[in-house]
Amino acid sequence: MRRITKRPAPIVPMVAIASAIGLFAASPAIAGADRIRAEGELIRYDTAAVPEGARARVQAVYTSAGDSIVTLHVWDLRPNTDYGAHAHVNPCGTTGLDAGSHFQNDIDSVQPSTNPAYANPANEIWLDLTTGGDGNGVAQTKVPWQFSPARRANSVVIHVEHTHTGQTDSGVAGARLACVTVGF
Ligand SMILES: [Cu+2]
Repeated sequence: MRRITKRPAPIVPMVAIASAIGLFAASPAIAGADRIRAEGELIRYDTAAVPEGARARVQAVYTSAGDSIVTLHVWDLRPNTDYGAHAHVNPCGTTGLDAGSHFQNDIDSVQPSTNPAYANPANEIWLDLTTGGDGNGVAQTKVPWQFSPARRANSVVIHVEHTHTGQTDSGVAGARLACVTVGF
């Protein structure tokens, strides 16, 4: 993956040169932003399943090739636990439902969408993870599309289980435990 970064990074000269060339050749799909980052304490909807103080960081890189690379870091969740996670269309609210449905690049006319033709990790942002013994975890996904200013995801929701991929329940990951608002 190639990143256009405004901050100096400890990269070897060849990569720096390639990056600089790419900077001039690139035509970003989203004007003015080739990456975003959001970090903070999770909004908790299940205070038993999500310890107080648990937090998350979401970073997205939008490449000149038209891909989106999204990374989720979590800290201080329950140790050695499976969680599902996805980008949802609305910002976090006072209940888990406020985040709305999963963001889909190609929108299923049937909602909530459980059809694997639409509810899949190439058409949605899936960030399932399993925490380590310290309650920390990381997930990354890459999809071959980008958000548009008119249609963006606005949150990442943490669910109680890993995301299903069956014929009738794709994209389902159980209860919404926590949320972080992200201006994708
Ligand atoms: Cu979700």
